[in-house]
Amino acid sequence: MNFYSQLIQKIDEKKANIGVVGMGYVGLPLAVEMVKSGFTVCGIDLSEDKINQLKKGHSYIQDVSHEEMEEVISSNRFLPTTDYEAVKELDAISICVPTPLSENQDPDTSYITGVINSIKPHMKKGTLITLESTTYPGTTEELILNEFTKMGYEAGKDFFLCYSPERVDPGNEKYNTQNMPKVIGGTTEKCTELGVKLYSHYVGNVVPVSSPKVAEMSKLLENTFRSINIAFVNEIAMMCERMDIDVWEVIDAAATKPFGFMKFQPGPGIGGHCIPLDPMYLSWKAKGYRFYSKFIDLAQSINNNMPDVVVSKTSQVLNLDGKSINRANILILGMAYKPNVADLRESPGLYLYELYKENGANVQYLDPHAQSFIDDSGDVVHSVPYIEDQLKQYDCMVLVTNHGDFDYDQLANLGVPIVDTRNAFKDYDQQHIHKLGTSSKVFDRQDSVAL
Ligand code: SAJ
Repeated sequence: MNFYSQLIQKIDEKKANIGVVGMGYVGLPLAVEMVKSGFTVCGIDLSEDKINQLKKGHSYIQDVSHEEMEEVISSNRFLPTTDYEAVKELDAISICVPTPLSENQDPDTSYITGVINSIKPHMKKGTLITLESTTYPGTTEELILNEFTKMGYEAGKDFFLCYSPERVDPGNEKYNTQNMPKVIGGTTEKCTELGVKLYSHYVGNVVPVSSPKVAEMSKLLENTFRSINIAFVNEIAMMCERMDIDVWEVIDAAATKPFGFMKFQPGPGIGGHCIPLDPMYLSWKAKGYRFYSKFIDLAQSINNNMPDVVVSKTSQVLNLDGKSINRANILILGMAYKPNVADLRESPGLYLYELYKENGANVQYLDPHAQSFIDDSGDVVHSVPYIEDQLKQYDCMVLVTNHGDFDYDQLANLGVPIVDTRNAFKDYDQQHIHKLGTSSKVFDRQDSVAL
């Protein structure tokens, strides 16, 4: 019996031993779903701490509850380990490791390469490898297929290779690993068939495509689409500032169109582990084909300039009271990259913090979720406590992340000037509240202090 038929049979009988490399916000939920569907799963990670926590049934991932972890551990079918020796027992391996950007904004695929180098000495023939990390078209062939071909393996015969982009949205109550449609593309038809058969056990809707490149490109299209549309609505916001039109009212009006329009909202910039990075993977790879994506680079420059736009607006707002940013007491409300999470990765609030400091402000921040961060000078910066009387001392508060647990009523009624970058104060039509995308010039205000 050939490796393909053997693996088909093992998957059908749920006797295939599966490995997931990378026990993060993608890999751990995936491993949990695999165990729940009846497979024996080896969770591999370099972090001793993560593995020790998993062995004790502790979850450090928001979307995996302690109860789920305990259920998985007590099944005796989840084996967390740091030891790649475990690979030799595996029939299928899903790779879910980070794909960050390097210092000069180029793709950093060193985590993928590191995993492949660790797998190669132990992997048995007939194994199915599926890469899930978001990456540029061609990665699966260049960094994985070529490595095993050099060892004399033939894809679709001696081993099987797929790409299936992760679509995990941490904290999303509606979509999870099990019900999120999953695109998968194999190097050969047999590879795709095996990938579809295996993933169909723990993902409700598996979408086969003709190659890893199509699957790689589809993920980058999804997130580049977001980056470009966010940049476009940020540009509309700046246009509305200039034209003295309320951009938020404009967007709400446009969003009444039931087709042909998708609502995006202006903001202080883009953060997170996906949107700031994924488009750069695509534009970088395209340049290798002498294709220069104007949309991607323009979107990146507009979005990355939004913190500077917010600083300029803050300056206008302080100016209304005859003040400047220099020596002003400024409080950033919300530092995380999106509401109700503690995740600070690429958060625009972090850039804003540094810009205010550079402009001489005494800047602090308040975030009930993100308790502290390390600033550019290496100092630990802690969130200030939520003490109403102390909030009155600020010359300006800048709402960067509209966490659900802020008391907007109380904040609005402090009377402290507010720069609102998220329309979080949409229900408060007070002169001291200045929304991004509306005018804050002196001549537009009735109450400005005429010096
Ligand atoms: N943002 C705006 N305006 C918008 C939407 C987002 O300024 O209209 C900002 C956010 O404040 C944030 C950044 O962009 O700083 C990214 O926001 P996001 O809503 O895209 O959230 P992410 O980074 O968690 O993106 C993830 C992605 N999921 C995956 O890559 C698997 C993305 O594809 C999802 O569409 C997104 O979650 C989602 O919709 O929640």
